[in-house]
Amino acid sequence: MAQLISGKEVSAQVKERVRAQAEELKAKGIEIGLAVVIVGDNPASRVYVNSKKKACEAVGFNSYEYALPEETTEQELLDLVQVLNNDPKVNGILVQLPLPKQINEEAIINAISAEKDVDAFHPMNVGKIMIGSYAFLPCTPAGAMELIDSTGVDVSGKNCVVIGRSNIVGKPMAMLLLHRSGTVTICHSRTQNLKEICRNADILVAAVGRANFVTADMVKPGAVVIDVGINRMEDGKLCGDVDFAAVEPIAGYITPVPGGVGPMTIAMLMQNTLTAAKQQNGLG
Ligand code: BQF
Repeated sequence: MAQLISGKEVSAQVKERVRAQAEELKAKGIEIGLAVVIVGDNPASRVYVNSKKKACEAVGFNSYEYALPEETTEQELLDLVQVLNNDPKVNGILVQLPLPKQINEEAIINAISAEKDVDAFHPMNVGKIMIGSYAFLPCTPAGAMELIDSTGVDVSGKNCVVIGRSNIVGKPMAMLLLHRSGTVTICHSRTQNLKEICRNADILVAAVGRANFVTADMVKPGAVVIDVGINRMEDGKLCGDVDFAAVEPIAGYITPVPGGVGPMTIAMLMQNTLTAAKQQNGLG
């Protein structure tokens, strides 16, 4: 029987810390602002953007939404990013991904000022993650790491297996675990002996994007299992990458979906926005 890791509880703690610090800054006359840009009307993106605006309100940040039509050109979005880069009320800029196909995501990410890049997707911040001297951690891996820390399990020397090699989750997650002196293996769709490698993991992070991909035979008894998957089923329910019912009796600790890594992603975005505001005000 695994112990459940509650992303709801840990994210509430993170947001409370951020809220208290934002209040202190406000007493010094410093307000914190996050610009949230959404292009088109992807329903999942709309849900995520609404959650981010709600979180801003809860921690006492100003949020500025820019909702652009589906047919927005790359130049129009680049122009908006430039305006936001130069707006002193905006401490953080979040462009909700994915973008419509006529817009090159890389061009947009590159245009965001690295100091306001609270998603940590800009090459400057990605490079800093490699070196280990970072201002912003990418929100999802940072949230997953907070959940690992909440178990009290020390990463140092442990076998850590990350399934998935995306730039947004898999690769930076592996780096964070490596910086904590984990012995890190990254698995992906071409990996041979996936089951055996996963079975060796003391800490297993699933970021595959396939519902119920991680089965009981892939999990070491007592392991910490972190499920980053957000798969929407036909009935509208959210489902993780881990077969929770089968894995829960074997794992030592496990995150649920929903209510695991997802809420942490939002909380870490708030933390990054606070960090950005502090640095832009010479406090960081
Ligand atoms: C929960 C995201 C894929 C592509 C782009 C809480 C979120 C999700 C789940 C959320 C995600 C996923 C976000 C839960 C933000 C995480 O209770 O389990 C919150 O809002 N997320 C995003 O902004 O862009 C994505 C996943």
